[in-house]
Amino acid sequence: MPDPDLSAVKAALTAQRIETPSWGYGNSGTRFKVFAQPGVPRTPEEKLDDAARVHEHTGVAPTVALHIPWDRVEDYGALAAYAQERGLRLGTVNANVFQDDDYKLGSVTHPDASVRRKALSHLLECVDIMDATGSRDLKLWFADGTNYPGQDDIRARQDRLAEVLSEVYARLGDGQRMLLEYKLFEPSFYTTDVPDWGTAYAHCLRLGPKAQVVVDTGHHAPGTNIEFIVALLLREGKLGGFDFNSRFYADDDLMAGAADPFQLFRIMYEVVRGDGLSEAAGIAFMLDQCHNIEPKIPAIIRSVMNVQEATAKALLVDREALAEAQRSGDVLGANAVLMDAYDTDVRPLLAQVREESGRDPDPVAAYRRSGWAEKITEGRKGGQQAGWGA
Ligand code: PSV
Ligand code: MN
Ligand code: MN
Repeated sequence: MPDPDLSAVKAALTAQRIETPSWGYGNSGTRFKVFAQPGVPRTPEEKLDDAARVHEHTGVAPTVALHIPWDRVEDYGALAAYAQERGLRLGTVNANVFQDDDYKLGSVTHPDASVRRKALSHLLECVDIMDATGSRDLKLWFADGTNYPGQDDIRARQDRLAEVLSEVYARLGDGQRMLLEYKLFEPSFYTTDVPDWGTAYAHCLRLGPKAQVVVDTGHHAPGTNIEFIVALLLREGKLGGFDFNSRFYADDDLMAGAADPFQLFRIMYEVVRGDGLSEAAGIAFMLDQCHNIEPKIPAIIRSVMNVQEATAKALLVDREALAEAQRSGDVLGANAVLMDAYDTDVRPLLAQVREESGRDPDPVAAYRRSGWAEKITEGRKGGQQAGWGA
């Protein structure tokens, strides 16, 4: 493998930004049991305190995604100031129209207009919050769907969805965006109203340039070629962001890159190939994960590092050699170029990048040495559940 331009690779890795989710710091579990952990945040402010540790040790995680109402506070401007004092910014605002009894038959697609209005008013409130926090993105995931054939009219539900989305879209200010997330199934089992990238794309296309698709890596059927979806959305200018996590079976929300680091590399290669790392592309690289049994802060640090490693490998692909092999129909040669990059141990490179920006080369070890885990275990009693099942 020829020597790549390491200074460009290092510059891209230094500039990379990965957003962490407020709910990743709280207690969460399965529907069987939530195993509470000591030292878990009790307030949105304490979640920010923990996120500041992740940023301190990695240097690439300066923004934190909020989830409303889990992170409801009186004064969002004050919360933004609190974040700023800790070297952070408030990031994407995640709406929640799935935890209210009224939403049993859906939220924005509910057959009853009064329920749809209630959901709409929550989404509009989320845009008000974005105004106060200075957040760019509103992330929309809808649990809406049906469990039985005939339960509701599939097409009418699309009409209702389109209507609510267009009202929210009209409310977005300059520089604000709406990221529409899709998910194959769950909690609905027969139909889901936004089940795939095509549905999300069709709605976003009609809405306009401020509406973009978000790819949650855990929301696909096994075997789905996610990097193809990424390449296509990027090419169409409709990739708004990622929710990175890993899955083995369903929407497992495990650490990014834990189940299939090769898939994460293939995704990041398409991002690099489509110039998606550039600031102009505006792609939000977010984590969407929960930590049921593992300690949360080190797990989030690990996830950030896994995304960094996949990115480093993607940046190391010898694009010229690859293009040449592709042009000449050298199937094995082309595959070998990609695998050479994937098989490179990039940990020393990332350690160097961290050291050059004045950080410890090993973020997990630095966190362990920092004493933060002991401090929060001692100082915080009765930590908050992340939200699910609360
Ligand atoms: C539910 O599936 C979910 O995991 C979605 O991926 C959202 O992004 C997240 O919850 C937060 O609402
Ligand atoms: Mn998600
Ligand atoms: Mn999910």
